[in-house]
Amino acid sequence: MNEETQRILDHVVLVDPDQQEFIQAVTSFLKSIDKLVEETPQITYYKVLDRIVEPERVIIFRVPWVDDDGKLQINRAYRVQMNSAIGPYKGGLRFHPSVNLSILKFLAFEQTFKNSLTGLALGGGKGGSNFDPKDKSENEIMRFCQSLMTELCRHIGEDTDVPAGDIGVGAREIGYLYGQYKRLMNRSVGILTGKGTSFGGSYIRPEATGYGLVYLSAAILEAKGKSLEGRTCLVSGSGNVAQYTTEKLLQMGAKPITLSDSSGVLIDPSGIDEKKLAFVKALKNVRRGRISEYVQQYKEATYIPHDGSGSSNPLWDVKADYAFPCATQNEINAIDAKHLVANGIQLIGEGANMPTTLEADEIFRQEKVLHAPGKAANAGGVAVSGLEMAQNSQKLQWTPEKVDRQLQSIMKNIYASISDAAEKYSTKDNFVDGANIAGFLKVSEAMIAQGYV
Ligand code: NDP
Ligand code: 2IT
Repeated sequence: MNEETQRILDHVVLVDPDQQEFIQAVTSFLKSIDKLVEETPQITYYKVLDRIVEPERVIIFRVPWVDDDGKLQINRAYRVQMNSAIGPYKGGLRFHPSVNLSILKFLAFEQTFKNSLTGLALGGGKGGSNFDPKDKSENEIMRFCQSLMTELCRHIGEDTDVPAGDIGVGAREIGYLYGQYKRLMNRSVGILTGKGTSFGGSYIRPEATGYGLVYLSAAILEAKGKSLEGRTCLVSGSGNVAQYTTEKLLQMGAKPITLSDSSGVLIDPSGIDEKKLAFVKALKNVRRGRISEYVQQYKEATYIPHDGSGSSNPLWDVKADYAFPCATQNEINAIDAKHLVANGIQLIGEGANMPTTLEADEIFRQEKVLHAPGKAANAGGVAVSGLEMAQNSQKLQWTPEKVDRQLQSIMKNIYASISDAAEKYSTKDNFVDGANIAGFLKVSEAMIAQGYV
């Protein structure tokens, strides 16, 4: 890194030394754009960078609620309003016990460039709470969502900040949050995306992240004369993104053979077909059970308990052609990356945000593994959120076919812009650099034009 870029990183570390995930995301980004900013001294990029690593606004608040036993409970919630240069803050809400300011700042930072890549007028934001939805009753989830929105409602708006789902926040939670907003504000507007289709939600939004990931990966492979047809794929996670990634992989003729959750890893060498996927959807979305139950139903599969501790994840040591991490950040470390490479992996398509450590990134770069980073590869979700906002302001609902066509076209455009930026400012096919650079160019242009705010 050059001196000025290093100065910016040093400052981030100095002011928030404990924010490891945020420091990681900033480091990866600065490494990618280092050469561009050095070679373009006529543009005052460093002044932009000083600002871009600082959220425009962070809101932290308490969420008091009452559990089913009548006991008073308390959680902490946040909204990081990172960057509004190109549009209203936009990004999901995460409910997970690990949620803290570092994680939400890294997510909001990534979101800023991801949203820029979609070509839509969307700024970057992220929020959530350290609330753990596991083992909570339906009523507890509802009361928690209502209490959280009681405070959040004054900070969001269809033209200021539009949250959506992320880990632990799906259609059910968005419904409860939306209902409470309406009661408090007496307004029926698109202040959240991922809503049910009976009250302003867009068709294909539930599918969009996973489908978009596969569309982008297919475009990368096609340019290399490869395809998904008949190829063995690793998918991690078993939530929204993992499910619809698996669904689209199957539609494209690929063979997904793994899934996971925070308790363990599932390997089904015979392939996870449509019927088995339907079982997983019912298990995870309706019964809210554990992925270990799959092996009771399908004896050909193996389950390996794995809670994220230990030096490596057995899922990434299964031989396959392509890998789609769709669970959480840093789920692929250097040891996992070495296992993947040793087993001949050809493509990493990131459904999750920042699923690879900096060391793993470096291994994939050295080994020339095609690596589609989250901010490009999982942008389909927020892209269809942007389309949901457009439909809400028009008071219209588009057909699933129309939304899917637009999603495909957005993912094609993302492929074109990240591969062009890689070729122009970094190395051909370095999509990590390409995504950071292409995302940054648009945001920085808007920030400079608006007076470096
Ligand atoms: P879900 O809550 O639907 O599913 C998350 C899955 O990942 C679950 O299988 C969960 O296991 C597992 N998981 C979560 N946290 C951990 C952890 N700390 N260790 C191990 N496993 C974990 O979330 P999504 O599918 O929506 O999100 C998955 C990833 O995709 C996240 O990185 C998210 O930021 C990203 N993403 C999501 C988008 C969306 O539209 N939803 C858009 C773009 C990116 P368990 O069931 O045990 O909790
Ligand atoms: O990480 C992400 O892009 C999301 N969780 C989706 C954000 C959104 O606003 O749809």
